[in-house]
Amino acid sequence: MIRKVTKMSRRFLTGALSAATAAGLVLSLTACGGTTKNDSSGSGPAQSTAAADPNAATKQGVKMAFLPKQLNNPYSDIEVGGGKAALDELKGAYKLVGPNDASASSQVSYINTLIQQQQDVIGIAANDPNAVCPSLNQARSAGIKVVTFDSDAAKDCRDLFINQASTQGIGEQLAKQAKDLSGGSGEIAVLSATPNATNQNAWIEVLKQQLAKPEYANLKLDKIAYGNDDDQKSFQEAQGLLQSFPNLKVIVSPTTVGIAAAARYVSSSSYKGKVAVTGLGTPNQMRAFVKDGTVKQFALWNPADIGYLAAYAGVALSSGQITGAPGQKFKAGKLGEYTVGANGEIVLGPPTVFDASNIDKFNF
Ligand code: RAM
Repeated sequence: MIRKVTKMSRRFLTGALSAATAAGLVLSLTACGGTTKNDSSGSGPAQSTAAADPNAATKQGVKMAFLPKQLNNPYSDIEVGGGKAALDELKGAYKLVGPNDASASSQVSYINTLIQQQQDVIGIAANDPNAVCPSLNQARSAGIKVVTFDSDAAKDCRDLFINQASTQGIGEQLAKQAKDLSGGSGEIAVLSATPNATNQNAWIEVLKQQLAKPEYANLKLDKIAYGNDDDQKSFQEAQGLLQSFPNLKVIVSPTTVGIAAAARYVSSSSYKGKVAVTGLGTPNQMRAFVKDGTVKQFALWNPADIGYLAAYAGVALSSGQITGAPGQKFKAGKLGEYTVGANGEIVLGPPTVFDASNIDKFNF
C-alpha cells in the first residue's frame, strides 16, 4: 500500500512504501515511441488561458517522453519506471531518452528531437533551470505540455513541476541529520551533484538558512563539493574533503550518486566509524553501508512515485482536465487525488528516513 501523504515530517516515517510495491517497479529502459497523432491544442509558453475541464475524458494514446537528468543513474531508472507503469495504466505511449551526463546543456538536443517527433508531453528533470528553457518553450509553442519532475526548470518554461517533497522540508531534514550525527557541534561538508542542479541547489539553500539559526550555531559548513552525479568524481571529491578537513564530522550528500560514493570511500578508509555520511540515497544502494555501520541514517522518497505522478499529471494536462493553475485537482491512480499548488508545483509527499531498523523493509 502506498500511503498518500501531504505534509513534510522530520520524524521517522515507516511503512510509507512497501517492498511489494517496490518489487513491482517497472525498470525497463526500452524506448517505445508512440504512433498516435499529436494534440495541437497546447497553451504555448505563456500561462494557459484555456479553461480546464475537470470532466473531460482522459485521452488514450498520449505520447509522453521522459528525459531524466541522466540515464546511467539507478535513481532515474526507478523514476522513469514509475512513469512507464502509469502510462501503461493510462494506455499512453512511453518513451525514454536522455544524456549520459548531467551537465547543464546536455538535454537540449533531446528536447529538440522530441519536438520533431511530436510528442504530446515531455517530462523532464532539468539539469539546469535556464539552459533548457528556450527548447522547452519551443516545445510548448508546438502544443507539447511540459512537466518537470525531480529538478525544476524556470517556472515560465514548464506547465507543472512534480516536486518529490517540499524543498523546505528536504533542506530541514538534511540540516537535522547533520546536527544529530555530529552530536550537535563540529565541521560538516556537503557533497552535491552538479553545480547547476536546480533541486540540490534549492535544498542546499535551505540547509544554509537552517545553519544560520541559533540552534545550529555550533555546526560549521567547511565546503560544498560537486561530484556531478558521477560516481568516480563523487568518490574523489569525498576523499578530497576528508584530506582537506581533518576535523570533518559529517558529509551530507543530497544526491543518491554522491552519498553512495562517499559511503563507499569512507567504509574502506580509516575514517569509518569516525566520519558520518548522510543525505539522500536509495535503500538498495545504501543497504551494505548501513549494515557495516558507515551510514547511520539517510532519507528519500519513492522515486517511482515521482515518475508515476508526472505521467498522470501529463495525461491530465494533455486531456484538458487541468491547465497547471493552482487549485486544480486531478486523479493520480493509486496515489489518489492531487492539487496543483502555487507556481504550478505538485508535492508528492514527505520523505522516509531509513536506518538499520527499517531498511530491510524497502526494495528499490
Ligand atoms: C540523484 C539526482 C536526483 C536527486 C537524487 C536525490 O539521483 O541528483 O536529481 O533527486 O539524487
